[in-house]
Amino acid sequence: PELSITIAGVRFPSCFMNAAGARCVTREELERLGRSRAGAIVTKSMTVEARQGNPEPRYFGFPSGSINSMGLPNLGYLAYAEMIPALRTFKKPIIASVAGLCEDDFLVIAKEINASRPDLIEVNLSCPNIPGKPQIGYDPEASERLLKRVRPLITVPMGVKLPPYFDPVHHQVMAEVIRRADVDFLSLINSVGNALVVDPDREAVVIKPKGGFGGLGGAIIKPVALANVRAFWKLLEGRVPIIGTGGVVRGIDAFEHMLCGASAVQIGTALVEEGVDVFERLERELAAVLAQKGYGSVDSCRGKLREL
Ligand code: RRO
Repeated sequence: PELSITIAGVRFPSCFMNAAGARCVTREELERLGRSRAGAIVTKSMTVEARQGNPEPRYFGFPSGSINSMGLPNLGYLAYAEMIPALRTFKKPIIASVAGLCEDDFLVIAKEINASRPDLIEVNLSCPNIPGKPQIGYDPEASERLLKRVRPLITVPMGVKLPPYFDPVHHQVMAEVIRRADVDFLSLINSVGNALVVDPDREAVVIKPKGGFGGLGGAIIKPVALANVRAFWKLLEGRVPIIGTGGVVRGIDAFEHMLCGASAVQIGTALVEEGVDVFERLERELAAVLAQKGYGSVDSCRGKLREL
């Protein structure tokens, strides 16, 4: 079966790519993604200045998922802007993930990184781990204001990474914001913010920042991710391509995302736990699922979820 897909006119040789944040901070990591079977190279969310991030331990993997409070460790946008020309040699799309500690930072970074011509830009409205900063994505007015200012600065396809929402009214309000903002694709979802994992043996938290609170990822969040993919797919009538993120550990998980409406999927926790060989395994497993079900391509199963 055909596992390549197209989003906003950009062809991806595989529908599997890394999630922003997962093994994509340094040049070495980005080049490793380039050499791997990943269908794209997604950068760590970048800020104006380079950041060390929060104190360690700041990521913890457990059997059903992960929790992190990385605190946006990254090389700063100038380093990524300089790296993009070399990353092009891998002949797969480059997605620059843009963050910011305030609204104006997003504008500076978007303008400059756009000039270095990544294939797409993903605007991260959903970093849950900066102490004292709310997620922009949980404030629809702030989201709309930011997207209205950033949109004209971006000439490549612009996507938005959103946090999970847990109420249909929030899906409706944010879908309207996305519709009005001329967004080319959505990445859904960021980690389930401000969860707490407890180690009962040590009677302790498992990560150091924020008293142990952090964003949940991995298998445990798949139903939340699927709900968000499905809700935005329906509200936007399939007109805005969606990259599904959350709980893709096996090929069948990617198939579920695609039934809900995803065009492609991103891999966070499973990539951190398994390394870049995860991409080859996922391709093999999804190909087997599609073949067994008689689908010739990822395109042919998109959005086909049956309701009862
Ligand atoms: O760096 C992080 O702590 C982080 C970010 Br920017 C994000 O968007 N999502 C996440 O789970 N961690």
